Amino acid sequence: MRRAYISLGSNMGDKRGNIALALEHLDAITGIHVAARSHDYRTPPWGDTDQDWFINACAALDTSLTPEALLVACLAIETRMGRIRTRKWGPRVIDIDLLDYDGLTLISNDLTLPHPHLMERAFVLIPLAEIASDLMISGRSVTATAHALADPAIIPYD
Ligand code: PH2
Ligand code: MG
Ligand code: MG
Repeated sequence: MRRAYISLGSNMGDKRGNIALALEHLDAITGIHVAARSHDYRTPPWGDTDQDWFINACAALDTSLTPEALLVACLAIETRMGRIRTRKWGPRVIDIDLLDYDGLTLISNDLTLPHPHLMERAFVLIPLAEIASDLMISGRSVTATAHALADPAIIPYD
């Protein structure tokens, strides 16, 4: 089994329901077990700010799938949940991003690991630090970087 970390985001429809459903779909796949999940966080839109606020969360997966197969599984769930890709960074029913796969460094056409922007985004780091406080990404602490990017506009739900 390998340990992978993912982030999830939704800013259309039943946002919290979409995150929960995506995690159910992932856990139902043979070779993927959702070992832990963060709280849901309400987050302001980042990058493309002309869109609704998001719910973001992170999860730890135990998996026997390869990184490529795990990515395919995540994309298939996005499609199954009705994701339609419009503009870059635009609104989405569900986004599932692979953040880290057992500390592996990988650059291919389809997948870069660890996620290249992970350490810049508070909406990823704050939920990730909750479930992976000791995780290091490229020699940097997720917890310390999450604290440095702390944002009062990012609010956890119970
Ligand atoms: N995802 C993006 C762009 N901007 N902003 C927030 N708050 N949360 C996201 O998940 C998000 C975003 C592209 O993946
Ligand atoms: Mg994505
Ligand atoms: Mg994303």
